Parts: sequence; structure tokens; C-alpha cells
Amino acid sequence: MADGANGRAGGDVKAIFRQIYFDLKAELLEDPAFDFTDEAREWIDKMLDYNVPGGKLNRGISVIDSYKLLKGTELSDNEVFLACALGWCIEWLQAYFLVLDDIMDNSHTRRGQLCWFRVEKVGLIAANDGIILRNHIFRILKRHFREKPYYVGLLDLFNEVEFQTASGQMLDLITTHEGEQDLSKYKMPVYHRIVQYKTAYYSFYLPVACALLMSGENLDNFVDVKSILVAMGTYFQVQDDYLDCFGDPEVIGKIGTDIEDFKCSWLVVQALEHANETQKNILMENYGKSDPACVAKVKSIYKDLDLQNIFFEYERESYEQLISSIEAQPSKQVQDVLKSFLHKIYKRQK
Ligand code: DMA
Ligand code: MG
Ligand code: MG
Ligand code: MG
Repeated sequence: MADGANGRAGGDVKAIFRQIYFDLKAELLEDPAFDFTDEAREWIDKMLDYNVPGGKLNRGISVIDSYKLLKGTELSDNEVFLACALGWCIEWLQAYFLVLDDIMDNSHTRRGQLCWFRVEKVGLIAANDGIILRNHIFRILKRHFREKPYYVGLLDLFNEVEFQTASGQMLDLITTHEGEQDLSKYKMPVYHRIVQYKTAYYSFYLPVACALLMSGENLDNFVDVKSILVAMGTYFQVQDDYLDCFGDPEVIGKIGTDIEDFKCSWLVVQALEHANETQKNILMENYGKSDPACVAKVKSIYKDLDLQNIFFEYERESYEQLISSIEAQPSKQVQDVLKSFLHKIYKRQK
């Protein structure tokens, strides 16, 4: 199939990328390592369609965009297919983390629909579906990359990044215990550590690292690029935290739960930095409660402290700092890869 991908290198990247999802799904539904019953095949088919392709696809598409920029010449159909397959591995990884994240965060909606674990007849089967999504990554890698010189590099990369993400999720979850004891423990260094691990590696470093491996590069030579991508990922999670409270659920496709969940969100850290004693006491009394009246009190403190404008200022500063560290990079191709990624997320509304 990888060879019969006529005309893929031309057309609209997103349309090609979307099409390859169906090819990968079809292969997984015929995986010879498992003797599928009709019910099992239907379950996986539905579970994949529900959880994998419905996002913005930024992470996945970035593999193709980055690989094109690094290569500098037109890609063959086969190269397009391989870059898309790696992009989809990242989307599968994302789906795996989100299915489990929504259970742990007790969320309601995701990508404009009910969270998978809230769907009729799914419930905690979603936990095992998360594990299956995770396994699919390595089924895809084995099928399409086994013979490549960079196969071991890919396996190691996905394993490392998965470990970092799961560790970040653990930090995100156990830090709420500390916040419940004493909200004033939520400070910027604690916040940065959580988001670097839970978001930045898999969302920003991983797509570029995949493209670098495909280009035959050794990732050890790209530590500066990695730290720029981690900074970009941190900025991205700050946006996610901002949108959790101030975004339009219709646009972001999910209903925020950070205040209810006692999360160490960028907003509460900023609020604690700027609040007077009275405002701090209101935060202490109302943060982390599911009662909508308590949530409303927290939000009104956020508004009084003008957190929206503090965020806009942070956004502008982060952008400028990122651009200047990108422009200090010696390679023009690498600069273009990093800029193209930054421009996808700057001032995003979803
Ligand atoms: C996202 O944290 C991190 C991962 C690894 C899914 P989050 O809970 O803030 O994400 P979301 O707002 O999408 O639920
Ligand atoms: Mg969540
Ligand atoms: Mg979470
Ligand atoms: Mg969030």
C-alpha cells in the first residue's frame, strides 16, 4: 500500500493525512496477531473513530511539515506516507492520553462530544481502550518502519516521551493533594515542572524529533532545538489553562474542570501572585469545589485581578522570546520548522 500512494506528495496535506488514517485503521482491524470476532472489530473501529481523528491534528501534521522543511525538496509518495504514519502515531498517543486524562480529570466533553468513558456501554472499558490505543502505536511502527535504520531510534523516542508524559500526568494529579493542604504551594516552578512533562515533550518535541529521525539525524545533536520546543510546549499549556476558564466551550470542544479539580493551573498560580489577603482567602475557600457558586467566586477573582490581560501580556512576551531563540539557531531549515510550529499556535482560540 505504501507504494501505491499515487499523487500523495501533491495535494492538500491535511486531506492526504486524513486519508491515511483510514489505511492505518484498516490494517489494525486485520492485525494477524489477534483473531478478531465481529464484535471486537466493530468495537475497535468505533473506538478509533471516536477518539483518534477528531482533533486539530496539529501534532500529526507537524511531522510532515517539519520533514518537508528539513528535506528541502519534494517528497516522494512513500515519504509522505511514512511521515503521515508517524504523525498518526502521535495522534494515537494523544488519543491514549486523553481517554485516560478525561477519566482522571472527571471531564464531561472532549472535541465537541461526550468523553469516551461517559459514552453508553463504555465506562471503564475506556481504561483498556487507552492501553489498546497505546499498543497500536507500536503495531504501526513495526509494520511500516521495522526495516528502517532509524527504527530503534523511533521506538526509544516513543518510549521516552511516553514515560515523560505519564510522569507529568502523575505530577499534575499528585500536586492537587498538596494544593488541598495549602493552596499557596502552587507556585511557578511547580507549575513549570508539571507542564514540561505532561504536555511539552509529546506535543512539541515528539513531532519534530520524528521528522529529524526520518531525515537520518542523531537527536543528541539537537538539544537546543529540544529546549526551544519545550518552551513552546509550556506556552501551549498556559494557553490550554487560560482557555479552560476563558475559552468558549463551543470552540474548544471541552468544558473546563480545572477549578473544580483543584488543578495547579497557570491562572491560579498567577492569581495567588497578584491577590491581596482578602482575595487570597476567597480563593482558599472556593478553589477545588464542584459547587458552581464556588467556581463563580473563583472566576470573579480572576476577572478582578485582570488575569485576561496578564495572560495577553505573557503571550506577547513568550512569542518574542521564542522568536529570538529560534532566530539564534544556526540552521535556516530548523528555524523554519520551529517558526511554522509557533505560528500554528500563537493566539489560538482552540
Ligand atoms: C493535558 O492536560 C495533558 C495530557 C497529557 C492529556 P489537561 O488535563 O489540561 O488537558 P485537557 O485540558 O485537554 O483535559
Ligand atoms: Mg484534562
Ligand atoms: Mg489532566
Ligand atoms: Mg486543560
